[in-house]
Amino acid sequence: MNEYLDLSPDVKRALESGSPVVALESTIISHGMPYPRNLKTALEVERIVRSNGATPATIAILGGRLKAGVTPEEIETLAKRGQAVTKVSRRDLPYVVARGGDGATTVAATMILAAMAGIRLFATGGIGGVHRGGERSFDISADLEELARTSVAVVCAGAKSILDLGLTLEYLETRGVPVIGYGTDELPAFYTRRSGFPLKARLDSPEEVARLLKAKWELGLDGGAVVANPISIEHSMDPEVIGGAIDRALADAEAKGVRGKEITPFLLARIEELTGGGSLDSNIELVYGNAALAARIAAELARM
Ligand code: PSU
Ligand code: MN
Repeated sequence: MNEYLDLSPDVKRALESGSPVVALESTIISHGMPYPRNLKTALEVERIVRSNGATPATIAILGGRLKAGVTPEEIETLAKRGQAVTKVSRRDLPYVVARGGDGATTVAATMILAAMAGIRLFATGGIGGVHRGGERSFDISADLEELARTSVAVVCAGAKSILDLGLTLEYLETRGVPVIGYGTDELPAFYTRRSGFPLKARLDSPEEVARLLKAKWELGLDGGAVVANPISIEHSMDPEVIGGAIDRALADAEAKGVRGKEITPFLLARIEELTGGGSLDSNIELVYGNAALAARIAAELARM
């Protein structure tokens, strides 16, 4: 076990006994949603993972220690401090650790810590990707490279169309990352169930997904996979409404010159404002759905 990593007693017990564990990220808490709904959501996600037969491991960096499994009080601190906590991706990890700081882990950093701990499944809302205009700005989320190299499956609701979904799929194809449509033939677009981008792999049960993951890793094909689980019909948004808000938020980011790691949190907050909170309600519901599915896949994988 890595000497920088602490497992919570729950997570340690589950991993030692081969029980299913699901990793959860912390950037979504501190940078992805406002307080206090971020706190309520993070605690509820843990409850949903448990009720679907797995142990939740919320991942973060506290006082320079890598944590797989944090206490409700620690979640509360991350939720309250919000964007004052450093957003940590692969690049930022050694800096925060060496200085004994606190960090909220992105999809990429959460995958790294999950893999260190021996956790194979991870649930979140959406992954980062190639930003619109990425062919010129080179703004490509480190999440994609991490998916290429680290063997953790990420259950998400696809990616937001703040990104260029076509380029994101091309990138994942080049880097050999399977993108599985869960019960769909299309990449879901986070707030909506459809993006118009067809996928080459569709699976319809947790067991089938677990079988794919087992095959991939037993073949020696290191790296992750994206399990793209569409938002429920009930909670999905009107494509016109959300599309308009996204275009407006992108224009505002451009006008303000927002760049680098600040862009994604800026867009999320702006879209929430522009939709009168509607995007946040959808965001929370889809995370719940992903947590349940990840727990069920983890349970199948543990059984195999
Ligand atoms: N997409 C969302 N919500 C989020 C994020 C992405 O819908 O909270 C967060 C995740 O932590 C993701 C990160 O890993 O943003 C990507 O940031 P960047 O584009 O700077 O790599
Ligand atoms: Mn970026």
